[in-house]
Amino acid sequence: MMNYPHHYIDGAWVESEGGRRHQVINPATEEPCTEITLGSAADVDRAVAAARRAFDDFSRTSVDERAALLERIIAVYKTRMADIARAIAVEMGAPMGLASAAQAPAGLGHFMYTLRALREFPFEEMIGRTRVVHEPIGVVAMITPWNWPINQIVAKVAPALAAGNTMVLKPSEETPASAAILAEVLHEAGVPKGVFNLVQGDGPTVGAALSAHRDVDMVSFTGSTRAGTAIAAAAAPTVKRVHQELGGKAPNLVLEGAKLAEVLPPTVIGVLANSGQSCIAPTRILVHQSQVDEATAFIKAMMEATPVGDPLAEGNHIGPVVNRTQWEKIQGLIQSAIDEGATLVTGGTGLPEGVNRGYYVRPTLFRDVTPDMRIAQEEVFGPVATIMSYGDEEEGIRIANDTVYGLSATISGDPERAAGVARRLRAGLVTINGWSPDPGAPFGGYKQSGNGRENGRYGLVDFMEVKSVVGLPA
Ligand code: TXE
Repeated sequence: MMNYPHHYIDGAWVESEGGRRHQVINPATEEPCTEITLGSAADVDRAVAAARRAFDDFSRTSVDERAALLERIIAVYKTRMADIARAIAVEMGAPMGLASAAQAPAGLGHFMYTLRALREFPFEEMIGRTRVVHEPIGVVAMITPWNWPINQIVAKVAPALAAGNTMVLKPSEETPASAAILAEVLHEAGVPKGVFNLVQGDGPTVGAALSAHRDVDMVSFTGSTRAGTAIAAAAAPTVKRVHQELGGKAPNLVLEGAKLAEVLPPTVIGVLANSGQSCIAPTRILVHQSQVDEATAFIKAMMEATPVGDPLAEGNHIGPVVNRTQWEKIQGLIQSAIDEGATLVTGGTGLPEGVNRGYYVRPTLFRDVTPDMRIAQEEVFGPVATIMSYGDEEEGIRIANDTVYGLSATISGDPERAAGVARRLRAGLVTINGWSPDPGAPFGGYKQSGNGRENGRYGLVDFMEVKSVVGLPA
């Protein structure tokens, strides 16, 4: 049992004023794995006040001082990678292989790319007779989800620190332990007190209090579109900056004539990895009508060769999904596709064969899916793919763009042909023959997938204000 009964405020682990306890359930065993305290609005006030006090000094540190701080953080983070990976595997069910090769290193990557961006960033420039200066925004609230928990936290913490902001993090109540370990890392690396604060808790209490807080200058959120719009509405009266990384429904547009055996494996992995719980999972597979049978057989074989299994065991399996609510949501969407007339190729509702506990989902493939079906429009967040057919490239592009989301899109096939198609897809990330972003390049959504960008230089820019100073001596 992991036990984190405190918040981290003003450089110290402190008691919660709310005092409510919360147990996280291990999704593989359905037993409690972590106990935390759930914060209150009073805890948020304390954390925001600490961040506000720290801002004066921290906002005036030099780039060199903040670069040195990031270097120390990177060194300490490396010593805790294994602990972070294990916490993620236990709390949200990512297999240890994925947690230690991708989830935990993603946090390290954000610190490293941000450090590089910080060293290269032109904080001042002249435009005409005006000196344009980039400055930190102030107190940043961060509200983060459970699917790539440390990746999503560090994508905010690293640029916020690099820019000279102070911050209050509320991680998902499903994955609090990796966030607490990060707080230990930042403490050990010597982040000045009050600069980074952690308040554990739920969305409607702690998340909502941060969003509405008068003394918070920016809220940076990753999670569902539902929570993201609630946060933006709560933030509106104080006109704070709102940064949102929301859901997705990524298409995988397979170009006509593509060599399926070559192009499908790397992208179907994107459907199955992390049990489909990635906002960029390329689950809407659009195939030319002449290749639907071949693509179906190929993806079916890949899915049937993917077992589910214990996240802590070695091997090439996928883990459970994060919790019972998500398991039930996924079951409902699989059933909706069956009810609306899609053809179930493999998988389906219920637990995988031989499994009698844990929130495991059967890798599931549908064909004969049409764009109006719920399964083609709503984010499933499970190991579920749909095949839709198109007649010509125009139709393929139209279906690819036909959702409210615009986070990411995959194109499978000849890269030269893909280049023209990439320009026409309404998404913040287009990946050719793959599905994952480059950690130094901008990441964020078009349409209802969000506002703002994370990663590298673009991430840094989003955590800064811009000031024009006119009339300085030349
Ligand atoms: O996330 P929530 P849920 C999508 C995915 C998934 C669905 C539901 O489709 O199936 O969301 O996931 C906090 N004010 N994504 O419900 O609720 C909450 O405490 C302030 C996409 O588990 O969005 C947590 O810290 N905060 C996604 C965070 O929001 C609130 C990642 C995320 O939880 C709040 C996760 C409120 N009113 C889910 N309500 C992505 N973009 O990668 C909740 N929270």
